[in-house]
Amino acid sequence: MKNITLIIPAKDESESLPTVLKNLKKFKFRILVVLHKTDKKTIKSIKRFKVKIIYQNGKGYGDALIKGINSCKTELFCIFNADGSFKPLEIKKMKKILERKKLDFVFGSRYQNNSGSQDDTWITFIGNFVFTLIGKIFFKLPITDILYTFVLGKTNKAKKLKLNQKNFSFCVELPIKAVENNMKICSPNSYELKRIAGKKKVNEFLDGMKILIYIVKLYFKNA
Ligand SMILES: Nc1nc2c(ncn2[C@@H]2O[C@H](COP(=O)(O)OP(=O)(O)O)[C@@H](O)[C@H]2O)c(=O)[nH]1
Ligand SMILES: [Mg+2]
Repeated sequence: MKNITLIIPAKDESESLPTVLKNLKKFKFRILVVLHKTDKKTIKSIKRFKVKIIYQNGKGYGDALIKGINSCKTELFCIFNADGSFKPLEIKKMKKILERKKLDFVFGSRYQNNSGSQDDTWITFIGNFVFTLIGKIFFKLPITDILYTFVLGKTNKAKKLKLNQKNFSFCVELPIKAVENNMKICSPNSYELKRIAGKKKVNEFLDGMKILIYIVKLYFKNA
């Protein structure tokens, strides 16, 4: 697992991130935590862990991930949440699929056989279903869960995509631009756990609207 860097975006995660990092210890991944300089509480909470902390310049989930990808030096990267909802063991399975099928990215999916979520609400379930369908119809995406963003992929390929979405539109930008650039992707099963503590950062309606506007722009090649 030495060729994988986990990119962990964190915002106000002092209650969850220490447990996440503790659970990751035995896997020996390289870890980059990306957060805002002003998030003193989260920074303090992970002082005892040997992880690299990088500060995002701007604001937003996508801004943190772009910074993380640009700072990543290993062949592979994995976007891994700070809230305890992703299972570290699944990364191994994702890596096997990526290598066996010679893919560029794999996008974990909560909506297939042997998968599921403890963290989904009806609103996020329906929103995700609609966006995944739009992805399939308008961009021919071969994935079944577009917003989850539990992604393992090749770092050099991600850098080539010149990703620029600073907010949660990043979730759709990555798979859409990957497919538009003829990169190979698929979605293996995943099971999402409940967040350990703290609050969800996504605002279903506001962020959903931003994602929708971005998808329309992308479709008409304005983004
Ligand atoms: N650095 C950074 N991390 C963020 C930001 N927004 C969300 N995150 C992190 O991104 C991950 C996913 O956010 P979360 O609220 O759990 O969304 P959900 O998984 O859709 O429920 C968590 O680790 C958050 O702490 C942000 O603006 N900056
Ligand atoms: Mg979450």
